[in-house]
Parts: sequence; C-alpha cells; structure tokens
Amino acid sequence: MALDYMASKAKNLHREGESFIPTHCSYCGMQCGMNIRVDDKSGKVVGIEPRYEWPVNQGRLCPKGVTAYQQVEHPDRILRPLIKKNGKFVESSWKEAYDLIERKFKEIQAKYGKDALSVYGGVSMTNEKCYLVGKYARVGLQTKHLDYNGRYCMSSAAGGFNLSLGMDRGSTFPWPDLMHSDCFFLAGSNTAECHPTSITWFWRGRDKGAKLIVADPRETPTARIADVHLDLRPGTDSALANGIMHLLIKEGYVDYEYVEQRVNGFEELKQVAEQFTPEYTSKITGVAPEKIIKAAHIYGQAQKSVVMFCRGVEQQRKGVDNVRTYTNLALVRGQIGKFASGVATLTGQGNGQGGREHGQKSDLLPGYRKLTDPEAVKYVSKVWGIDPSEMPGPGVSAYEMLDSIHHGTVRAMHVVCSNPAVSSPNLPNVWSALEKLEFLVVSDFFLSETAEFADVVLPATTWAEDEGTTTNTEGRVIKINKIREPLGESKPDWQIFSEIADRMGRGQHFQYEKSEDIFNELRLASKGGKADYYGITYEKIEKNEGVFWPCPDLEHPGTPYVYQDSFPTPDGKANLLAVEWQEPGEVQSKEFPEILTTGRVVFHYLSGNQTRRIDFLMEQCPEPYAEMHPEMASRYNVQDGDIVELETRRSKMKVKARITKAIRNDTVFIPYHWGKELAANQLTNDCLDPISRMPEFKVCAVRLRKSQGV
Ligand SMILES: Nc1nc2c(c(=O)[nH]1)N[C@H]1C(S)=C(S)[C@@H](COP(=O)(O)OP(=O)(O)OC[C@H]3O[C@@H](n4cnc5c(=O)[nH]c(N)nc54)[C@H](O)[C@@H]3O)O[C@H]1N2
Ligand SMILES: Nc1nc2c(c(=O)[nH]1)N[C@H]1C(S)=C(S)[C@@H](COP(=O)(O)OP(=O)(O)OC[C@H]3O[C@@H](n4cnc5c(=O)[nH]c(N)nc54)[C@H](O)[C@@H]3O)O[C@H]1N2
Ligand code: SF4
Ligand SMILES: [Mo]
Repeated sequence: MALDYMASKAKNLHREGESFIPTHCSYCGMQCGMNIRVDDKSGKVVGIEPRYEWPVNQGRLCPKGVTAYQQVEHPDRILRPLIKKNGKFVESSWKEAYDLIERKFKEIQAKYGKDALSVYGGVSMTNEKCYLVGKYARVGLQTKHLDYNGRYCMSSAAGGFNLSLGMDRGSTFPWPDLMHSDCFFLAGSNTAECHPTSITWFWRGRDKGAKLIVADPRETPTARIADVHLDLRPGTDSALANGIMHLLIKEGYVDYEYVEQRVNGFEELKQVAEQFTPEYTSKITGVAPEKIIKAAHIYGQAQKSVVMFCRGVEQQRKGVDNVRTYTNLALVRGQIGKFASGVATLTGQGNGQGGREHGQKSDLLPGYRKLTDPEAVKYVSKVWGIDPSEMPGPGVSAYEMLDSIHHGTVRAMHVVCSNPAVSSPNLPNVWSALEKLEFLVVSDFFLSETAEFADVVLPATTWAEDEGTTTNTEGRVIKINKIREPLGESKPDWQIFSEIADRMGRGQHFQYEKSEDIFNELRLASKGGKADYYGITYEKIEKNEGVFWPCPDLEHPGTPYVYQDSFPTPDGKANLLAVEWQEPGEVQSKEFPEILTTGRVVFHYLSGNQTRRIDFLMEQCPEPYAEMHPEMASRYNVQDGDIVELETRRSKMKVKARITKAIRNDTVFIPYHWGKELAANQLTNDCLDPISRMPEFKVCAVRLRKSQGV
C-alpha cells in the first residue's frame, strides 16, 4: 500500500521529453536514492527527483541532495587536462599530459626508488575506482605509498570495531530498523545536519515512545530534540562512556547471559568503571551528574537500543578508545546482532564504507585482507597476476605521507578525489609540503585548492558520467548508474589509472572495458576476505534494493544483520575495552585558554570544493564563522558579527563571531568547508591516534581576541 502510493507519486513527477534515471546522491554515506532528470534531446542533466521507493530515504533528500545534479553541467567543470607552464595552467591534450606524467614518474623513480611516488585517494569514488586505485599504486606504479582521505574520516571507527567486534562494518543493522528501536544514543554526531534523512527514522521511533540521548559539546539541531543532552567538554568521551558503564553495572542493567556467552573482558572493565562515579565523571567531562544518571537509566532500560557515533568521537587522539568504550555499552546490554538494536558509526563520505574495504588504505588489500598476512598477499597477487615478491609492503597514513614529503621520502604524488590542502590538519605544514613536491598530479572535476599546487590536473568525470557501485552506511552495496556521457574530454578515474599504468609498462594488468569488469575482479579479490563481495553482481543489486556484505556466493542473500551468532574474532567473542581516560593531545593553558573544535554545516560538504560552487548553498552559508557562547564573547568583549582572530600553536585566522547559547562556554566551533585564509585547518592539531593514525580535528587549544582590522 505505502509502496503503491510512493510509486504513483514517483510516476507523477515524470515529464514529457525527459528520462528519469535512478541512482544515488553523490554526497554522504546515506546514499539516498534519487532520480536524475535528463533532457532526451540534448542528453543533458536538468534536475533531480527523490526516489520514493528507496528504503533508506523513502523520498526524502537534504539541501545538498536536491542540488547535487547542478555539479554535472557546471561551467566550472575541468574539461581538458591542464599543465602548469610558467606558473599558469594551460589546456593540453591527454597525450601531452600523459607524456609529461610518464617522463616525470619514471625519472623520479629512477633517481629515488619506486616508493618516491605516492597516491592519495578518496572515497567519493565508487568501489570499482577505490579498488583500482590500490592496484594502480601497488601494481601500476609499484609503490608502497598509498593512503586516502578516509584516514581523516572513519579510521578510528574501523580500528575500534576491528578490535572490539573483529570486523569493520559500520552498522550492525539495516536503517529502517531504527523506527522500531526504543532508544538512540548519538555521540559526536550532528545527524540533523550531516545525515539529515536519518532524522526521520528517529522521529518515527519517537512517535512510538523511543528516547534520544545526544553527547555533543554543542546544542546542535540534533541535540535540541534530545531527551538528554550530555554537553561534554571536547575530548572526554571515553570518560563519559565509562561513567555510563559504571551506572549500568551498579544499577543492574548488564545482560549477564550475553556477556557470559559472547564477550571477553568484563571483569577488567568492571574494575576500571568502578571509579567513574557520576561525580568523578562530571569532573572530567563537565556534564552534570544528574544528566549522566538520566542517560544511563534511559539507555539501561531500553529493550532495543542503538549506540551511534560519528566524527565527534572519532577525530581525537583517543578516537579508537572512544569508539570502543561506546561499543562497550551496547555489548554489556547484549544489543549487538539483533533486530532494531546494536551499534553503528554513521558513514561520512558517499562510499566511506566500501572505499575502505578494498585496499585503498596503506595496510590493506581487497576484502579487508591485511598486507602483513603472507597468505593474503599470495591470494591477491594471484588475482592480480603478479609474483607475491612484487607486492609492496604497508605504507604510512595519509597525514604521515604528506609530512614525509618534508623528509624527502615522497617526491611525487597523485591526488585523486581529495582536497588535502583544505582537509588536512596543521595546514601550514601541508602547504609547504605540497610546494616541495617535485611533481604533483591531481585528478578532479573542479579545480581544488590542492589542484592549484599541481603540475598536471586531469579532468575526472562526476558520479553521473559512469556506472559502478557504492556501499552505504548500512553495509548495503548499491548501484550508481551512468546518467550521461562524460563532459568535454573528462574520463572516469579507472580509465585514467589504467592509462597511466600502461605508460609505466604495466598495461597488461589493467585491461578493462567497463566498470563491471573491475567489479568482477574485485569480487574475486575479496572472495574469502571479511568484506566478501563474491556473491554480489550488478544484476543482483538491481533486483534486490542492494545487497548487504558479506555475501560469499551467488546463492547467498547477503547479510543485513552481522554478529547474530558469533563475532569474527579468533574465539568468536567480542572484546570489551577497559581503559582509563586520557587528556587530548593539547589541553588549555594560560597562553591558549579556550578549546577549538571543528565540523560541518548542513549546506556544505567537506572541503567545499563541490558545494561552494552551488549558488543556493552559498546563499545559505557563504563563509565560515566562529560559534561562541555569550559568556565567552563577553570575556573578550566581542559582539555578534565582530571579526575575531583565533590563534593556536600552528597559525592564526580571522572569522566573524556568531554568538549562540548552543555551545559550551569554553569551546569555539568553526565549520571547515573553506580553503586558504578561511581554512579552519590552519589552526588544528596534527596529533594522531596511535592506532588509527587519525588526526585530532575535534580538539585543540586556542586563544582569541577581537580583531581591529578585517
Ligand atoms: N552537511 C554535511 N553533511 C555531511 C558532511 C558535510 O561535510 N556536510 N560530511 C560527511 C562526512 S565525510 C562525515 S565524516 C560526516 C560527519 O558527520 P558528523 O560527525 O555528525 O559532523 P561533525 O560536524 O564533524 O561533528 C559532529 C559533532 O561532533 C561534535 N563534537 C566536537 N567535539 C566533540 C567531542 O569531543 N565529543 C563529542 N561527543 N562530540 C564532539 C561537534 O560539536 C559536532 O556537532 O558527515 C557527512 N555528512
Ligand atoms: N578541521 C577538520 N578537518 C576535517 C574534518 C573535520 O571534521 N574537521 N573532517 C575530515 C573528514 S571526515 C573528511 S571525509 C575529509 C574530507 O576531505 P577531502 O577528501 O579533502 O574533501 P572533499 O571535498 O570530499 O574532496 C574531494 C575532492 O575530490 C573531488 N571529487 C569528488 N568526486 C570525485 C571523483 O569521483 N573522482 C575524482 N577524481 N574527484 C572527485 C571533489 O571535487 C573534491 O575536490 O576532511 C577531513 N578534514
Ligand atoms: S542525506 Fe546525504 S545522501 Fe541524502 S541527500 Fe543529503 S547529502 Fe545526499
Ligand atoms: Mo568524513
């Protein structure tokens, strides 16, 4: 009935002379279903309509989603390769660009060794491209230096889930389950702005009485609708989670049967949690004891609860610990592996999930196989047709790769689908590194701040000009459809990788005619790994509203719920983490007395290179600002709209003050979607989590003053 209604609604949207091609949004990990409207005569993209039948968004789209199509025919598109000559970009042919790349790559490798080349990838690409970028670096360029922007995004969740649950799948349940849950515990997630179409699932749940707990230093639009808002001091998440654990244990909310059968480490955890009384926890976190008690009661009493977190808890020096201490809560309540309950990290980028499974990370091979495992190397080498001795070993993480330019380890870089000159921490250090590179190639469809540093810019296609698959926040593998032919002379990334590999004399390993050929190779390469895609085909995805991995064979229906019977750890049990809280990498001092945190607004996406070009989004939010509490503003004699100068140990910048009670009075928040002098990342700390190597974007010490000039 509901579906009939939705189908008829979708039908009514169809216009004469236009085709409607189903696909998914180019932006966040919700991967909302949408139809792209194409003018039949010109073949041009003219608009967008939601897909009412798609289970995850059911017709809803956010402001970025409804304008996503405007990227495709945008006048700023790069249509031909660009070569920098005398400091200016000049259009060139593909042949000229490839000639130069081949010559420089070969020269640099001959002079400094194979590993002097590096590849920096991104997960707005399809699974096919994310898989191939790994093979391109390791087989095409024969370098170990490969990493990607997901290192800044979800690596702490990945690290935490691997250690606690034995595998890194972002969600343990499908999203529509949420409306049947009794309690949502959201930590460090501004869902209403960053995964807006998720909010309706919470509302549906709340219509039936479900409760919402939000842990965030700001009273975000998400926190505003919460039953309890835990307004913690940035960087204190594991203490907060331990404080709630203390109460779950003390007040009899532990599911001892589940713990006994399925979980290791309860006694150690109990010992650590003992000291985290509400008062002690409050002292560290700044959250009132009553709120901690209320949250513990709500969460403890819920029969079907979900703990969900996002970058607020992950982008910290102790991001992995944070993820694990929040996961502890779901484990002791016996919630994981069941309907409408469990644990999830909200996937950031469109293909943040799939893009980290198939060997784009410096230490991983397809299917989550490890580069340090000789059997894994043997298996993947066979699929790739190389000798295992030719497989480069593990490289270093994204930020470390950029930093290593200063040490002469990395001499040239190919950046694909990322804009690290905006998105990296401690930008002054990154900018000088990019300047030092002997040769930089950037593949993008819009000229980014990173591309401005490049010697050669290659025009890639947008998501609408090629087909492929992505894996959404649920772990559901879905199909992205080709909407139109590539604009100008732009080419899909997989074709660019294959052509450069061919120039490097490795063309025999890159014989593909279409994305599906690559997907079929990925299926084989992932076969038997934890993220097993072998049983997934394009046809199966289209027939079934996507397929959840793992899916080991063609008859297998896919796995919407993971960990139902056991965890993929050596003993089949999950591992609790007992850990003391530690201060963030940088704490407030007399010199730098306030806390700086950074994040997002609903109207912009990541480095902003895509959304800063969309008029509607720019009208809504043209520039960054510093959000601060009236009490902080009065400490510095700042009025709303004044220009303030913020300074950290790295650098300083000027932005407008936005005064609001919706933030702690010791914390300043700046959205990071702008570059150059407007980049929040000039200020952030490049301190890394020891396990995930993720930078601490969410906490550093800052001082501010009212600025006299602009
Ligand atoms: N509109 C929009 N949507 C997006 C994106 C975008 O750029 N714009 N990007 C996508 C991507 S790639 C990602 S990764 C996700 C990110 O989605 P989110 O993680 O939800 O977004 P952020 O704004 O980075 O951070 C979330 C919240 O963490 C809070 N926070 C800061 N410090 C702490 C802390 O120490 N502890 C806790 N508990 N919270 C803290 C911030 O106040 C903020 O409200 O969004 C995806 N969706
Ligand atoms: N201070 C601070 N910094 C942060 C964060 C934070 O919260 N605070 N969050 C971090 C997070 S979670 C993330 S995900 C990163 C993101 O950081 P980036 O990866 O640098 O951000 P994007 O804007 O997604 O950059 C993608 C680029 O690739 C292009 N592009 C998009 N799709 C394709 C494609 O298919 N092919 C090619 N070749 N190009 C494509 C876009 O035009 C854009 O220029 O930023 C991180 N940095
Ligand atoms: S919620 Fe995410 S996937 Fe959905 S329309 Fe918005 S940006 Fe696109
Ligand atoms: Mo992200």
